[in-house]
Amino acid sequence: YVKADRTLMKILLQNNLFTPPKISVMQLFCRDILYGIWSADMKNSLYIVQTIIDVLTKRTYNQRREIAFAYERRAKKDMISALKGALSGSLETVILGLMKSTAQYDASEIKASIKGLGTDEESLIDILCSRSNAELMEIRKVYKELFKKDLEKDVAGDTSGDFAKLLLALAKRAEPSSVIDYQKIDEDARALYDAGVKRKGTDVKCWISIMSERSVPHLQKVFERYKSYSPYDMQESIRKEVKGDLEKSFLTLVQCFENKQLYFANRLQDAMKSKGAKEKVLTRITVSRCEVDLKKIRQEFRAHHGKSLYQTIAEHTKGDYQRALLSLCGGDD
Ligand SMILES: [Ca+2]
Repeated sequence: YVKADRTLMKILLQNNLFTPPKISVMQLFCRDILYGIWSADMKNSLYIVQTIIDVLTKRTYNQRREIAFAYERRAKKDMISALKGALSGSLETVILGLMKSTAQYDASEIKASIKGLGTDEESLIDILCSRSNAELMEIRKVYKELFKKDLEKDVAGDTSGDFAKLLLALAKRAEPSSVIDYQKIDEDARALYDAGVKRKGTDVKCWISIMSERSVPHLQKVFERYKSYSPYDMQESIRKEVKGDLEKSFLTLVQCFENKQLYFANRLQDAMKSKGAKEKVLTRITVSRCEVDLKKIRQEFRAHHGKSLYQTIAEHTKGDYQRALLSLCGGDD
C-alpha cells in the first residue's frame, strides 16, 4: 500500500489537488496524516522536509498534538522519533520545539541551560526575566511534571550570589496581578534611588524585592516617578550600578516591564546582526512566542528597525531552517 500511497500523493501534489477552495478542517486533518505517513515512508524524497515544515508550522500546538496522535495510531510509531529520523540540525530543533507546549518548551530550555557542567546564563536570563507571573507559574508546574524536580531549586543550585537570589525571586513569583498601589509609587521610586544611584555600592536586595514583588503596571509608574529623583533613568542606573549577569538580568526585566514585544524585537535584531547569527536566540524567540505575541513583536520590529522581521529573517538565514522560520513568522509587514 506504500507504493500506492506514494503514487497517489505524487499525482495529487503535481495537480495541486490538495487545496480545493473550501477545504474542511477534517480534510485538512486527513491531509496532514497522509502527508505524515507518506513522509515517514519516503526518507529520501525532496518533499519530506518541506511537507513536515509546511504542515507543522501552520498548525497550532493543539492541532500538532492531534496530528501526532493520529499519526501514531495509523503509522504505529511515535511521530517524534519519525521527525528525529527525517530532520537534522537547526530545523530539527525548531520542529521538535513546536511539538512542545510553550510552557514545556520554556521548561526544557531552562533545563538544558543548567544541565551538565557549565551554565548558559544568557538563556536563563532570557526566559526567567521576560516571562510573566502567569507564564512562570505554568513553567514551574510543567518543570516539576517533566523533570520531577523544583525549578527554583535547580536554578538556585546552578547559579550564585545576587544573580542566584534574583533568579530565585523571579522563579518564585506569585499570582499575576495588575494592582497599582498609588501610596507606594513614590516610596518605591525613592527606595530604588536610595538603594542604587544615591549611595555608595548598591543594595541589590532592595532592587530585587521591588522588581519581583510588584505588578507590571505599578512598576511602569515607579520607573516614571524614579526620574524625578535620579539624574539617570532606571536602565541607565542599572548600567552604572551593576555588572555582568546581574546587569543583563535587571535590564531585561526593566525592558520587558516597559515594552516586552519591543524587547523581543530587539533581541531578534541583535541575534541576526551578530556574526555567526545566534540561531539559538532566534529559534527560541520564534518558537516560544509564535502562539503568544509574535504578531505584536513583528509590529515593534517593523517600527524600530526600518525593515520587517520577515525580510530580516530572509536575509540572515538559509535553507529549510529559513523556510520554517518564515512560515512561523507568518507574513511580511
Ligand atoms: Ca551606587
